Amino acid sequence: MRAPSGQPNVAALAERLFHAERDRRAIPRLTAELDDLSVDTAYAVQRALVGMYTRRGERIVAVKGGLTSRAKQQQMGVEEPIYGMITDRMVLEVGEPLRTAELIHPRVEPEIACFVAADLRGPGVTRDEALAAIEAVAPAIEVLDSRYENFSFTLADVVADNASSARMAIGTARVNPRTLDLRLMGMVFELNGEVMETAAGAAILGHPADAIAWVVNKLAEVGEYLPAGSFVMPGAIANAHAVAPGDVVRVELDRVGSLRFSCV
Ligand code: OOG
Ligand code: MG
Repeated sequence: MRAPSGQPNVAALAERLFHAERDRRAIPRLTAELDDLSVDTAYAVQRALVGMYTRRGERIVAVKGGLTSRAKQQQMGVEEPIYGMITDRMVLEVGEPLRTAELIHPRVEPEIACFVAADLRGPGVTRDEALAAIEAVAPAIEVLDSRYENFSFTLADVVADNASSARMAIGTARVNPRTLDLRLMGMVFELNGEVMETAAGAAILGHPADAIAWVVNKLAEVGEYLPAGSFVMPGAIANAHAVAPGDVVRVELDRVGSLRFSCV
């Protein structure tokens, strides 16, 4: 979909993704038609899409990094990190089940929610500066739902699709990251009581705080930042797994705590 100028029509592409989500129907990836869709234009589509969410009353509560671990990059065939926005609509209440019928082809993945105590603004934010701005970490599980057929996309496609963001759950534990070594933090991810994935914090760009710094420095390119009171997810620490009604998902972070929810 192009404007008369020949440039991609950002608003129309955002609407396509918005409707795919609303109608729970996967669409062909945007680059099937627009093979020259740039990553910058894709972020403009993402902003337009998130703008449609906020205009209907949603509030941005978090920024997430994505494809920050080798595991995820290899699983999705995209070798570069991305970011996306989480709104209040996407966050499950404590104990709330995941209603899979609301989604197209949901997948779950283990995450670390990091609560931001002081505005974190790039460019040039370092690992230590990112860490200093985080007041607490919590176990989290992200639910992805690509709006594209077969959960298949290029870098530009997934950026436009708000990094496949759909739902997320956050555990009640809150632990000061300065009492932990986030790089060595162990993680166990279970589906129906079976261990599906194990990893350590170093899986995410070498250190979760490096991934947060990446997100903040990338946001600075468009004049945005992580405000105090928000939270950030550095990206899945291991592969994502498809879920169906009846499944129970659980993540456990060493010295932090655990979180589980069931799928209906
Ligand atoms: C893209 C989103 C990736 C992560 O943590 O790596 C992501 C996808 O895999 O569909 O959220
Ligand atoms: Mg994720």
